Amino acid sequence: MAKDVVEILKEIGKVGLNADGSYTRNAYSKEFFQAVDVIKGFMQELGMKITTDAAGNVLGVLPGNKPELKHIIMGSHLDTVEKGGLYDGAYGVTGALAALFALKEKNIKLNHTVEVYGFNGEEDALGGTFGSRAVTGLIAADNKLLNEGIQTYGHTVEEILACKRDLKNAKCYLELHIEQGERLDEKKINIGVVSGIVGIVRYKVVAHGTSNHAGSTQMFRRKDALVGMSKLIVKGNELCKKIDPDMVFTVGTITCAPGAKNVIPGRVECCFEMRQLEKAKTDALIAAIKAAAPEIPDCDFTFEPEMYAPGVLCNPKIMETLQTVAKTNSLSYVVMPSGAGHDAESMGHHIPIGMIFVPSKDGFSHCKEEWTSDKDLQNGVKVMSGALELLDKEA
Ligand code: HGY
Ligand code: MN
Ligand code: MN
Repeated sequence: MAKDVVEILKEIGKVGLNADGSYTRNAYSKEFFQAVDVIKGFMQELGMKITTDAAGNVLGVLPGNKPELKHIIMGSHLDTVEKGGLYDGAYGVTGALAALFALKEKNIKLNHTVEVYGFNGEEDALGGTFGSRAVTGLIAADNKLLNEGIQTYGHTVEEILACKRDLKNAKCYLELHIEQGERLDEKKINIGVVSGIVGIVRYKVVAHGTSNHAGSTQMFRRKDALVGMSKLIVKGNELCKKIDPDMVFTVGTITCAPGAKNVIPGRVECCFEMRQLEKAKTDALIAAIKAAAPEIPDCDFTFEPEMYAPGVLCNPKIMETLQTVAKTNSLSYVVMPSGAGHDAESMGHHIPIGMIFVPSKDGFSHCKEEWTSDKDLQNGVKVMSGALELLDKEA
């Protein structure tokens, strides 16, 4: 009996589960490596050759009949955001393995060697998509976040840079993922065939004001950094909508110093994040925000680029294959971009990629409400295994 994706996910669901039903598996955490062990068990059952690397990734390789052919790579991430959901990332890894179990059940042995990655650090740690960027050589030796942060995880920069692999033997990369938005669920569409993954730009923005006594400093004398930062955030929100309705702008982190209830904040630090397929749009937004900053009287601002993950387009031929398989399985589908970042973006800078989305109930993700029906999970695996069979007919 083939291992169903729901069954494999249940095993992952025992790892990193919080009392409120959310999941926390931070990069390099105990829970993360427990999830790696669960995945290794299923990879063993498939007869895969299993390796791990200093970036925390796990890789299973299933040799094909024709070892001279390029490899088909699948995967996603096993880490989660703090108090995230069961499906983000884990569905892509478990779904890839379930697709291989389904082929095994039908006694189908592919000609192409197939690889499955369980990546580490796709969420925010070390700049995001950390494990897949390490494998694809997209982390520069002088990367600030890497140099400042990797020692915390007991590794060296050299060890991470050594995770880079040769992709000359790779045919393509496919990733199964929940949509993390409401479009498929709202329109009752079974499958999203992803056209591209947005670029992600992050800036460290600091508001510099003057700390002072909250009681004795008159309002007109204040240089309140939190008031100033608040005005800049609202301005950024308005500018984003004005420049492009498909662009998104988020300020998800804020630190306020000195952080006392009776002291006017003198320094406030935030991460300004913007996403769009076209870099020109995010460039226009940060330029407009910087131009607006001097008009805010409360404080001065500094802007420091923190991260840039360029957007990538999915391979049109693979997209066609995915649409063909959806049709053969009488599954409705729509071609759509991904507003979320994915490990496929790292791979997409080097080899052809394809992504399959399945619906997220009410669009929730990165929270305990994240949920996808068993049927939708299984539909995605059906498309993935069908695509493997079609791609296997190619060189
Ligand atoms: O932030 C993202 O888009 C991804 O979920 N890490
Ligand atoms: Mn995520
Ligand atoms: Mn994800």
